[in-house]
This record gives sequence, structure tokens and C-alpha cells, in this order.
Amino acid sequence: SAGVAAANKSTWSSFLKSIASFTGDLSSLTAPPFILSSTSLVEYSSYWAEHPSIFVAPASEPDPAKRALLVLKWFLSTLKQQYCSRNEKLGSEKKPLNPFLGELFLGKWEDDDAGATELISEQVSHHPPVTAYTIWNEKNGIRLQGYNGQKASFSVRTINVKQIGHAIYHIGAYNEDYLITLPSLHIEGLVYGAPYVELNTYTYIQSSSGYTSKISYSGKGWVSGKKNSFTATVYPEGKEKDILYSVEGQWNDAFTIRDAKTKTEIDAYSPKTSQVTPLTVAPLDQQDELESRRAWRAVAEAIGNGDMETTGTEKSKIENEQRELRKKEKEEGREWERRYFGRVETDEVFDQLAEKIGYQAEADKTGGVWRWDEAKYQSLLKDDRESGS
Ligand code: 0T9
Repeated sequence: SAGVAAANKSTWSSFLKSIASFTGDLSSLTAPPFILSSTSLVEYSSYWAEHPSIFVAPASEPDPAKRALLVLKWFLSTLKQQYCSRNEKLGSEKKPLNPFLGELFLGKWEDDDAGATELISEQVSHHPPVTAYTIWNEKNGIRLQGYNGQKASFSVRTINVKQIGHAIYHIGAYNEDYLITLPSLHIEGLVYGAPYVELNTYTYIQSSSGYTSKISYSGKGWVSGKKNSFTATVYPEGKEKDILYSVEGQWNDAFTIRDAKTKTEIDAYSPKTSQVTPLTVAPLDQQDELESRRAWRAVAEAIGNGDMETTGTEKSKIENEQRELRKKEKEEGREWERRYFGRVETDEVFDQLAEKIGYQAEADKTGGVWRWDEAKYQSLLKDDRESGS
């Protein structure tokens, strides 16, 4: 069977015993070498837009209900990348590198139809780990922004993960906002040494134009008995029974979209066969010191070589450097300045949308509610222009 090689069996079973009694945040879990990934969690923000044309499609739909449906379709189209891609590329879920405070991941997707879509992801908190991101497409006037942390609880066979945070999708042309909540997940396959993610609970997408989408996840599927099943509905807010559109299928395979009144199929999508657009990231030597792949370069190389001793020493270098920075900040009575994001006390648009779906931000669990800071970004661009770089 797939899973742990003979040589790793005893390390894996002692690891399983250790997680059964583990409390605390996932980043501090010490996992065996073969389950370590050389990718930092700050990179995971890019899963939101690996199909740029689907990401921007709502911008060219004049009908508000259909626009809400296209936002739902885009959201569903991201799930396979978000939750299955490590499995597919690396053979199982892997433990990502735990980003340091201020770590950045910057990139761009170039698409013939959609134009340029840009990504900025920044680690805005280390204890607890929280990543904030924005993804925007200027040509189509689309901006997504969000942040997320995780809260874990452990049982013998599974790790249960609650995501804390949310995303906001904005369409400039219609001055429309969509509040997106995040599903809970659990890690299965641990006993076989081949962990993978399953989703549970719900996702809500609430639009400022008065539509709600609700997605229900079910591991094995109460309808079809298949893995990664879901059902979703779009309805006018407050009228959950008055369904306009329904979506059903598997988020890693294929799903169909129907007009709920006539039951006719109006669209279908196959995550399984759709191609992702590669993200372009600057070459390492042109990256900022705080950019993830540059900062973790030596660690990633050591993990790739299966050299745990070097992995340990290189990781310690980063951790010690971080400890020094925190110490200095504390002595000087200041806080690390986030480059692109900031905490907000109030956000009227968010408050209105959140109330409609009974969502609460739980700011105390993510060190605040984090938002993109356009003013900071503009002044950085200005500095860049003035220094001619
Ligand atoms: C935001 C996503 C998130 C991050 C990952 C739980 C997890 C870290 C957080 C929630 C993205 O938008 C979507 C996808 C996968 C989530 C990860 C899956 C996972 O296992 C890790 C945790 C930290 C572990 O690595 C635990 C160890 C595990 C591999 C078993 C040994």
C-alpha cells in the first residue's frame, strides 16, 4: 500500500502517538523528515487565482445574480489547488515551512485574455501564524484580499483544523463586495503515513448586491458516496429555500451548475482536466531578502537533499535571527512594521455582510483583522520610482 516506507515505520508511529496528545498550534508540531515540504505556507495564497480568466469572469457579467454565480464558480474552481495539489504533486499532504514574521511571497500570472493578475502575500503574525494576501487584476477591476490562521485539535486518527479568517472579493465596475468564509478541514490518512485533506462544514459567500451562496461539504458524499463531494446553492439573502442556482459534484473532479427552477444544466466545470496558469516569481537573486524562496533557499535545498542536519542548522539560523529582531523591537518598544497590510478596527462593508450570514471575525485569534493597505503600497511604489529601481 501507499504510505510509509519500512524504514520510516517506527518514526511515523511515534509521531502519531505524539500528535494524539498534542495541544497548541500546528506549526510547532515536530514531524518526521519525509513529511516535510520545502514550500512555505505563505505561498499557499497563490491557490486563489491559478485560473485567472475564471477569477476575473464576474467583472463582465451585467446580471447581479449571474455575477454571484460566477463568483461561486471561481471559488469552487480554486478548491482542488487549495486542498489537493500537494497530494497530487508530492504523493501526500506535507508539512509546510512555518513562515517568519514579515515573510513575503510575490508573483504574477500573465494570461492572454485576463491580462496580468498580481499576488502579494505577507506573513502578518508568527504567534499565532497568520498570512494575509491580496490578488488583483487591474484590467478587469478585480481585487481579492483576505487573511487566515488555523486552530487545530487532535484525535487519534485525525487532525481537525478550523480556519480563522475570511476573504473579500471586490468588483470595481459594480462597486460590489463578496464576503467569503472558509471551510473547516481535517487530515485523514494519518495511520497509513499518507495524510490528505478533507473538507467539512460550510462556506458562505455573501454579496453586497443581496445574494448568498452556501456550500456544504461532505467527505464521502451523502448523495454519491464519492470523495470531496459538495452541494451549493445561490439564493436571494434571507430566502434560503428560494434557490436560484444549484451546483453539485466533486470539487476535485467535476461539477454541474443548474437553474434551480427548471433543473436544466447551464454550466459545467471540470477541475480535473482544467489547466492551471503558472505563477511567475522573480529569480532568487532579484528577490527581496524577505521573499520566501530567497529566505528559505538553504533550508529548501537541504530538505530536497534529505539532509536533516543542514535542515536543522539552516532553520535555526532563521529562527535565531527572528528571535533577535523580536528582542530588539521589545527593547525599543515598537512592533515589526508589516509592509503591505495593517490591522483595522472597523470595516463597514465587512460588518454589514458578516451580519447577514452570522459570521464573526474572532480577531483575538489572529492578532487582529487584517486588510490590504493601498496607501502603504502606493508610497512604496513612489519610493521605488524615486530611487530608480
Ligand atoms: C490556507 C490550506 C491551508 C492554508 C493549510 C492545515 C495545513 C496548514 C494550512 C488551510 C490555504 O488557503 C488552504 C490548505 C492546506 C492546509 C494544510 C494541510 C496540513 O496538513 C497543514 C498542517 C500545518 C500540517 O502540515 C500538519 C502535518 C500533516 C502533514 C500531517 C503530518
